[in-house]
Amino acid sequence: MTEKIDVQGPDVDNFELPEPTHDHFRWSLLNHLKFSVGKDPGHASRYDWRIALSHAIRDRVMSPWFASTRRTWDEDRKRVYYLSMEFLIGRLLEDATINLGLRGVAEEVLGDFGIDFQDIVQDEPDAALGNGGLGRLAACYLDSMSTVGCPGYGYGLRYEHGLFKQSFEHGRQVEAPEDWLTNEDPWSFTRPESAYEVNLGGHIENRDGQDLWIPRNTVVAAAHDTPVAGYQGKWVNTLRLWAALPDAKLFNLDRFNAGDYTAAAEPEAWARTLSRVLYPNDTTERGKQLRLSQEYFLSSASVQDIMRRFTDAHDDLRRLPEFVSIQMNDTHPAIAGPELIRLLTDDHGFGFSEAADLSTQVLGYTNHTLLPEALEKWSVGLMRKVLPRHLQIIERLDDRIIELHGPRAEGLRLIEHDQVKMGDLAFVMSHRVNGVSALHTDLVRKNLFPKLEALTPGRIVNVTNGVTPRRWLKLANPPLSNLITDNVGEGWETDLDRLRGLEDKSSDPEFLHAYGVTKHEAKVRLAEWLKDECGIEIPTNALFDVQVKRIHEYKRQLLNILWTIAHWQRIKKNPDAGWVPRVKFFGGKAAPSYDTAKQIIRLINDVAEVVNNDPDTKHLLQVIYPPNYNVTMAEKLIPAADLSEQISTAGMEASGTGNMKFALNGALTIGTLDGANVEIREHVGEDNFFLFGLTTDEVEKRRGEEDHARVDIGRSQALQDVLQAIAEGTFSPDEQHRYGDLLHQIWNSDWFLVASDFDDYDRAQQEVDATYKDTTRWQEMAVLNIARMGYFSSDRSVREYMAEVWDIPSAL
Ligand code: 26Q
Repeated sequence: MTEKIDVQGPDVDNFELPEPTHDHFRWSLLNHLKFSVGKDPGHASRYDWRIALSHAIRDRVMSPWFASTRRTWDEDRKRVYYLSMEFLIGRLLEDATINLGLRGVAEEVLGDFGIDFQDIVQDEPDAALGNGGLGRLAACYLDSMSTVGCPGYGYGLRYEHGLFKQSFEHGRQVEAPEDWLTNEDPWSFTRPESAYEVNLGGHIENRDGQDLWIPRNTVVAAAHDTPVAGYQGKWVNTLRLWAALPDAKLFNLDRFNAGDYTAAAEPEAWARTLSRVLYPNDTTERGKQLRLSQEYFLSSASVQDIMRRFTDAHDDLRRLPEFVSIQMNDTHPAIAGPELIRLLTDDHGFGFSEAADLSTQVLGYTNHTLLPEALEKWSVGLMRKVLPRHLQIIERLDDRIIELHGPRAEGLRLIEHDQVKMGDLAFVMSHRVNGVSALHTDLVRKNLFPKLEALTPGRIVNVTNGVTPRRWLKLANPPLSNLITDNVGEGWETDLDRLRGLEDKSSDPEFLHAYGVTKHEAKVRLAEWLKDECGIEIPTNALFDVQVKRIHEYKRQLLNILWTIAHWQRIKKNPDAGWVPRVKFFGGKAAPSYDTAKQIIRLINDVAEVVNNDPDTKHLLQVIYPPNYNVTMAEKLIPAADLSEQISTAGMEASGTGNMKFALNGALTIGTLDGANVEIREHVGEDNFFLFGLTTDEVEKRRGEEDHARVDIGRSQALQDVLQAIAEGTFSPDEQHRYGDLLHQIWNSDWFLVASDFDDYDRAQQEVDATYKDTTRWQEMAVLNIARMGYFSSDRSVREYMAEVWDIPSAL
């Protein structure tokens, strides 16, 4: 049924669309509205137009997509496979339109019908197939791989429900299921011919000295492909998402015929759970069987597909490393290593050692966290139950470490206390392991894998994260993008170092004024959007101070809101001291089971309620927390920001990527020496960055000091006043002790050193205010930030992976 049919005819490969002129694009749009959507223009809804437009744009991807795929085959090129449990891509229509250079014609043609292009693209739901930084990074890297011509595939899961929708009820986070797939996804192509069986459970039988896996369950992985066009459509890669389907055998016809319809369908429903929902944790949740099954489902389907593509063109699997590079986005797909060994040994007759060697040459592992508790571990019992053959392979790998390295490897075990350590597994199975910022990579070497680093020096490398300037500047901030193009010319979109050309302009009053106009436009756009979408009204003449990211103790939204209270108290005491009006924005979700993070959300909302309604201060201070922060909201908030809050406890944020998006849009950073902040500060210059807080070493030292929190609180009158106000119920008048637990934590443990850093943060915030009053100085600093952010393009990151990790040339 899904076999290829051989066709003849002179022109089958040359069926092309005419040029996308105004007339043709109009024809194409109406054609799709009528024949793909089934509507006539007089009755079409916004949704109908959006689907028609998506098809008209998508049509334009097909030729370069086929051409890229065909060239990769014809030239027998190496490919990179990026395995990730998350791809946080957001909306695709506007991005694709821009990358294909069709924004102008699309706007005009829609304009002819009296339709606003922005109104249509804003109808698209976000594809929220990720939690945060790691998922968004995967999406930026896909964009960059296509833009720089790195042949490759993203492999992920086609979750029916992405990250939950967040709302607030009386200030508390409430989660509801997300359903981006309720309506059709016009970007994906179902590929019935690319379906694989994935086995789970069962046991091992030894037949003639050969271990044989007799699985208990089988699910089918069905491929859905989305083309990912690089800038100007010169190269197009594929994002392949796997949906879990029941094996036809699972449907129990006997039961059905006996009238037990529910029971007959149960195994089917079970199979589908594998791609039902994204786990909403940004740190590890231990011991969830479904999560392990999901990780294996992704890994197995992808590795099978990779092997199939290789064997279609080659017969000697020993050449795999010449043509295949597999990148593991954190440990989540780390079971791909044992899976590759399993296929090479059990299905292709390789010896264990050779299979392990080959696999290691193919695999790379990116680490995104230092928190030891966040490194995945699976109990041996669960592993045996779900993946008995893989457990055997991991045990063999464990012994092999000693075989390879002898007594030097003493004490190095993949399995410890009946737990499989996935970080160590990913490490030993990879020829390169990388951290995501210079500081983080240093700490990965010193703190996370010191023994493995000593055994295999040089395996750990750094690749500092980056962000795509197409989405995070050109799409998100058209006024600033136009100003940049007017001043440095075209081409910065793919050669971000050209922003350097703005350095000279940072002292040109006319340019600074023009820059100020773009920032104000972005604020007005944000204000309109917030009013339409959330019913929130904000002033546009204030300093916009933004912290958006997952809610986590180490990211210290608590420090931010505590300072906000201190600021409010000071304004109240001395209303006429010439305060700079500020709007403090918060955005982000807490993992549903993370109680402390949820308390922090509630506190922010409670503070907002009091502060925003205080007649003495409301013209000078507003606290805004729009619910359901996602990629689309980021695209509105970031361009409007003056100040970017990057205030994690030093040594805890692996990199951060929001920090890059803000600086690229001219926001100044208030931040600690953590993650990529360190490098951002080096690039933009220390005079153009508001630094505060303990360093990584000082953090470690302070944590060891007795009663450090009490000592630090004792030193800070401002902080004492803040904590007292909370304790008195100022922000929870109906329940005085609502924040008792939170206060107790600050006083008695304060692992994240909110108290230690409070006064220095306060000092830096006052510097922010003083600097902001000098508009010219502020704008000069902002422009220097933009001019010096070229390094943080994800094109640079991807090129480093190509050279240092994947050993692959560009096809362009
Ligand atoms: C693990 C097991 C079970 C369920 C969920 C998870 C899980 C899911 C997502 C664990 C971690 C994550 C996400 C981690 C993450 O986003 N890390 C961030 O990665 C960014 C890109 O490198 C960095 O910039 C951030 O510093 C880092 O926090």
